[in-house]
Amino acid sequence: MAEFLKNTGNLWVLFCLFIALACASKVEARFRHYKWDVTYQYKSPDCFKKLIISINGESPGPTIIADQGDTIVVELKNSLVTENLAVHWHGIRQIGSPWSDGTEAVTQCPILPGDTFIYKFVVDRAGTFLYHAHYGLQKEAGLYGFIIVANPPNFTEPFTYDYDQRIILNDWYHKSAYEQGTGLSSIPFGWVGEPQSLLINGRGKFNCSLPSLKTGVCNASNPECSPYVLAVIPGRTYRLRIGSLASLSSLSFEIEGHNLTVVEADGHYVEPFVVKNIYLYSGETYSVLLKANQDSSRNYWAITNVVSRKPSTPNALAILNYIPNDAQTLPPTVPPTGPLWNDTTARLAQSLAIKAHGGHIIPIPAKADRTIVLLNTQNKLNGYTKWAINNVSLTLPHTPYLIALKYNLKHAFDQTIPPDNYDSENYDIFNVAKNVNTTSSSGIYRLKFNSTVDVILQNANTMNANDSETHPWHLHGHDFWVLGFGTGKFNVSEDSKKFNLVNPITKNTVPLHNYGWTAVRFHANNPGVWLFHCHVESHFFLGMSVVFEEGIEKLGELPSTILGCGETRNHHRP
Ligand SMILES: *[C@@H]1O[C@H](CO)[C@@H](O)[C@H](O)[C@H]1NC(C)=O
Ligand SMILES: *[C@@H]1O[C@H](CO)[C@@H](O)[C@H](O)[C@H]1NC(C)=O
Ligand SMILES: *[C@@H]1O[C@H](CO)[C@@H](O)[C@H](O)[C@H]1NC(C)=O
Ligand SMILES: *[C@@H]1O[C@H](CO)[C@@H](O)[C@H](O)[C@H]1NC(C)=O
Ligand SMILES: *[C@@H]1O[C@H](CO)[C@@H](O)[C@H](O)[C@H]1NC(C)=O
Ligand SMILES: *[C@@H]1O[C@H](CO)[C@@H](O)[C@H](O)[C@H]1NC(C)=O
Ligand SMILES: *[C@@H]1O[C@H](CO)[C@@H](O)[C@H](O)[C@H]1NC(C)=O
Ligand SMILES: *[C@@H]1O[C@H](CO)[C@@H](O)[C@H](O)[C@H]1NC(C)=O
Ligand SMILES: *[C@@H]1O[C@H](CO)[C@@H](O)[C@H](O)[C@H]1NC(C)=O
Ligand SMILES: *[C@@H]1O[C@H](CO)[C@@H](O)[C@H](O)[C@H]1NC(C)=O
Ligand SMILES: [Cu+2]
Repeated sequence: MAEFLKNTGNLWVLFCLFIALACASKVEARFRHYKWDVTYQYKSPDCFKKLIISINGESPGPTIIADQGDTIVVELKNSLVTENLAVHWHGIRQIGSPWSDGTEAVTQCPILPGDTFIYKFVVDRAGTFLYHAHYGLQKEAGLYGFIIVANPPNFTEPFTYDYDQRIILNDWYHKSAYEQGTGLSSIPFGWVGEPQSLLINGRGKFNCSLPSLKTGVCNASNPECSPYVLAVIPGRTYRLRIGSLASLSSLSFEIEGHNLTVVEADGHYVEPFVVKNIYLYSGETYSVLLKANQDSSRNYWAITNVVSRKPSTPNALAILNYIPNDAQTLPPTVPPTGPLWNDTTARLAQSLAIKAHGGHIIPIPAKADRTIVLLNTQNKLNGYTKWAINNVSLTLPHTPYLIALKYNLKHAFDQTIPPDNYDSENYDIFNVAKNVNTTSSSGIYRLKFNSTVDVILQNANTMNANDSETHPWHLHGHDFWVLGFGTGKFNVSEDSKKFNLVNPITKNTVPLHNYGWTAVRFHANNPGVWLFHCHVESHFFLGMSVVFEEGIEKLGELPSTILGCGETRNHHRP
């Protein structure tokens, strides 16, 4: 044996060298397997103990870390004994795998208790993305996390840093998703109200001294709710990947005494600009650069606060800890309070400041083949409170659209196509509508495959006088170019002249500011059925969504694992 090895040794060396060269010259796309068990747990993220939904016992869930081009395989076991489940991979376009988008009623049947569903998709672009539950109001129950996709090794990013850190923001309710869902779908209407806490990396601080609290339910010294500590080495630069998965709140994030340089938005490079605070709307991600260049003899506060709605939720605090100071030592200062909640001008200005990085502009089609204007309104329907788009409040069908369209099940959803516009001449966006009643439908928009589509989101007054809310709109299956933002009613002839066709940022989530408009453009080139919806959990639940279909005929056989409900309840393809 030894003799054999000796004689063939040179050959082995050559062979190994050959393998090494082959590997070095070609970066192999890899499969990354995850086994997730989704369970209920008692946790105290803001010191208040409640039932939450966890992945392998954790909330926020584990971060998926991959390289561009990798295939992610998540074997998801639904161990919630009394609840369905679906998980959406937010910002991943699911090219060639529309059935893995994780949107219950759109791309799959719910995953039943005890069942295991396998999500399999390619992360085709580097960047900062998210995942979260997408069934009922489940997103707010604690199932959420990051997906971080790295560039190929030979790729140079347009900025440099020493360390990569993650900050996920959320708002937090003490009521269960069921109680909230029941309130929202009742007469009289039971609004979810303002969240009890904000969380930074799953940690917040509810006031455990409130006399109304039962004993044993809230413990301010529970280590689960000790503030998150971001430890930094003096002089180094940190890339903070920040994402928001708030259910309701628009947020601002800042670090006391430090500016932040914005460099990435929803996985696309931004022409860098410096801010004191960054606004995040639910579903958005940003990378900012933080230079640890201040007086290093002390710690600093990091805070997040509610904007756009009059806050009654305390700010969440975290600690920026300069090494080697003690990590637990609270900063000697009063925490900053964050920007004024009602400074709409500052928020609009920051939205307008986000442009594609000069070296990373994705060329935009010069014009659209179709323009869809979507009026956002709060409404009533038979006494129930709803949100509607062009006077249609979306009701999700029992048979998922993807299945119904592929197998031509015409009874599975309303075949009426919703309108491309609203009566903009006569609709007063600044006042409560004269008739607040809406219609409801499960009808969808059919887009010509490979066409270019503009969507103008138009905000309006709610059912309360002098009130218009911020709506973060998220598109599944695509990134869109952000053409512009404005105040008041969109004027086709005037405002389309102001579209940024030079260096628009591409994103998957964008805010619609109060009493304003937001214009986006996308290329309908990803065969599938895709939600476009307000990322406020309760607004989506109340119908604030549309559905786009494109190129369904290009899809092959659907995986049988997405069947099992509605007209496919026997798990057979029709
Ligand atoms: C990086 O490597 C990949 C695969 O070898 C190649 O396709 C790509 O063109 C390279 N990119 C750059 C910027 O060199
Ligand atoms: C917590 O509640 C107690 C009792 O109402 C009150 O005295 C205290 O000021 C509150 N603490 C904070 C930080 O709001
Ligand atoms: C609160 O939590 C701390 C830390 O875990 C523990 O030592 C203490 O006993 C708890 N207090 C109560 C009332 O449960
Ligand atoms: C942050 O930026 C502002 C405005 O550009 C500037 O005035 C301030 O000095 C900067 N602060 C730090 C700590 O760099
Ligand atoms: C913003 O709200 C504060 C109170 O929260 C109020 O004092 C102020 O007048 C408001 N500013 C504007 C511009 O409405
Ligand atoms: C709106 O709906 C309510 C309840 O369904 C009805 O009573 C009312 O007449 C409707 N209003 C208008 C203007 O149609
Ligand atoms: C919306 O639909 C309802 C019910 O058909 C109708 O009463 C109302 O006038 C419509 N509103 C608008 C703005 O078209
Ligand atoms: C899709 O559209 C692009 C331009 O928008 C065009 O270059 C391409 O040829 C089209 N592909 C198909 C299959 O029509
Ligand atoms: C709404 O704002 C207008 C001025 O813009 C004011 O005249 C009116 O009183 C306000 N109404 C309410 C209910 O606050
Ligand atoms: C749009 O702006 C033009 C030019 O200011 C004006 O003439 C037109 O009436 C406006 N259209 C609407 C619908 O407001
Ligand atoms: Cu909304």
